[in-house]
Amino acid sequence: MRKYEYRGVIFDLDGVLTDTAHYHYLAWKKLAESVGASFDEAFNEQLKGVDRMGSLNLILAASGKDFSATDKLTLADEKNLHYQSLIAQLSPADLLPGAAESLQQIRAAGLKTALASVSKNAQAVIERLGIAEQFDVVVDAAKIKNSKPDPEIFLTAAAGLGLTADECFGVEDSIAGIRAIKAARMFALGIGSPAVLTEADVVIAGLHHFSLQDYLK
Ligand code: B16
Ligand code: MG
Repeated sequence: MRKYEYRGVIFDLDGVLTDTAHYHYLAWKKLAESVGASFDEAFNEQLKGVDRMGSLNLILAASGKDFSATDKLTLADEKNLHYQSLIAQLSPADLLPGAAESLQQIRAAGLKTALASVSKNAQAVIERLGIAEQFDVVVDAAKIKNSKPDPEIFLTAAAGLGLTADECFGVEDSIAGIRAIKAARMFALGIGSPAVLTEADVVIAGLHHFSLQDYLK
């Protein structure tokens, strides 16, 4: 399918390995309603993969009201506390179908694995899911300056693995994340709907459809 043999796979977290994307949605929806901004699944697609303050700014812009910098920090904290309460009970049972098997398949084949999540909660989430040891490198909000769709997070992950962009492919469920992977000049495997992830190279419904052989030929 492509001319490179891959040596590393870089995974997004929310919506790919676990359904925390749904918890982000619930927490943002509650916040949006509290400030009088309309919020639905379509609007939420724009927030996926976007960092906390970036997401908040999009919601507040939709409310048509002005908020001070202090108000914004308070609102971001409120959303995060709500989100953290929703993920408090995460366990390995919350891995999406095929997630654990995909990681095992990739590592058994001798490829390296990295996590690329702009979430400040990413480390806590992978620990609760019991997969923290499955990554050679974890790149989260603390290690990057620019949120997806900037390629920085995927390029930082590849560099952390000691690989070039050509040697890696990225796995993402968000429009911003697919754009980040393509901006990093990597092959982009989308998780979700081809109608939404139009810029991905290939889209599968979930990791239960993942087979490494499809990407190594
Ligand atoms: P936090 P990902 C992203 O994680 C989510 O997709 C996005 O919806 C969320 O706003 C962002 O993390 C920040 O999360 O508020 O926990 O720092 O998709 O890059 O794994
Ligand atoms: Mg995601």
